[in-house]
Amino acid sequence: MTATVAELAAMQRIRSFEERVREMSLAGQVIGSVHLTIGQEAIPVGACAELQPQDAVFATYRGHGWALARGVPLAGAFGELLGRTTGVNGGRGGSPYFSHAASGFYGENSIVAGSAPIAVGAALAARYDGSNRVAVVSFGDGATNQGSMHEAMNFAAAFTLPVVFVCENNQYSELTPIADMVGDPELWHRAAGYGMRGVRADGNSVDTVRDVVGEAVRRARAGEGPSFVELMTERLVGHYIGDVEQYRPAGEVDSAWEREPIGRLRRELVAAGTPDAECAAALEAAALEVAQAADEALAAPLAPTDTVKEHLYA
Ligand SMILES: Cc1ncc(C[n+]2csc(CCOP(=O)(O)OP(=O)(O)O)c2C)c(N)n1
Ligand SMILES: [Mg+2]
Repeated sequence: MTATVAELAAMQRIRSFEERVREMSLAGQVIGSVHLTIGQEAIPVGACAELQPQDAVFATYRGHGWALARGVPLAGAFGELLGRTTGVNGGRGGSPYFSHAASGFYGENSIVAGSAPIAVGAALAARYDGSNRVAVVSFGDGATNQGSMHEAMNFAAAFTLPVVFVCENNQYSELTPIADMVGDPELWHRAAGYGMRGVRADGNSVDTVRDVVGEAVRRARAGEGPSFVELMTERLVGHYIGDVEQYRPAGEVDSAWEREPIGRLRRELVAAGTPDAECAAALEAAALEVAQAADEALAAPLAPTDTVKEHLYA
């Protein structure tokens, strides 16, 4: 194992951010729907570990973790959710539409599978602009059944483009188990049909995610084309805030908490010789950093409504 206390802290920043966002949403401070990534933090942290500044990351509405892992400032992320002028998009995007090009984070997207063709476009552009950019796109298991996903994967394979398709398989598409929606629930098998490398791995191990996505990124950058990486994980909270989760079998969420990535990495680090006090201090520091960023965002002014038509094309 090569995972570090810094990776533990990076996951905790996302967890603490999401917990605070849930509180803000329940308190009515966030306009619009919010989809939390609690339980899936190892995926963005591991996947972003080996990226370079010129690389382009795309995510879904469940994308706060990707934004933070890519380096989007915490206070700017909170500000965006809260509709503040200090938000990374001036408070205009909100929870499902963060973007921050300066961090190489080209955006969330609330259209299921909507980011995939855009990521393929960023990879195609890399062929012409000499940037040596790799595009990484996150999407869910349910998104794999969208037509645009098929078109994006086919195009990327046909043109040997530098794209890494990261499927976060949390085993549910909204309220429906993926196994009820497909003939073959091993989604990575589909890669072969596109002539693309496919792999399935443990998405709750930051070590594993870093290795498998890192390998796909290296291959993409070396001109070996796209990969489809299916990462198995579990969502520890509802699909949306307020989801009562009656569709989940009794005990499923409780047992998933025993496998969640932060506690797991802490146990692994301690077993490998890191003092537990060092882990505890890193977790505490991450939570404090998040709390301070939230306070900073809450003190900023709301975006003025009379500027709502700015930045529109027509
Ligand atoms: C094109 C489109 N169809 C339907 C929806 C409604 N919708 C929002 S989230 C979601 C489920 C997607 O599941 P999955 O891809 O597994 O991602 P997860 O939410 O589990 O992260 C659906 C169907 C949408 N936003 N966009
Ligand atoms: Mg899903």
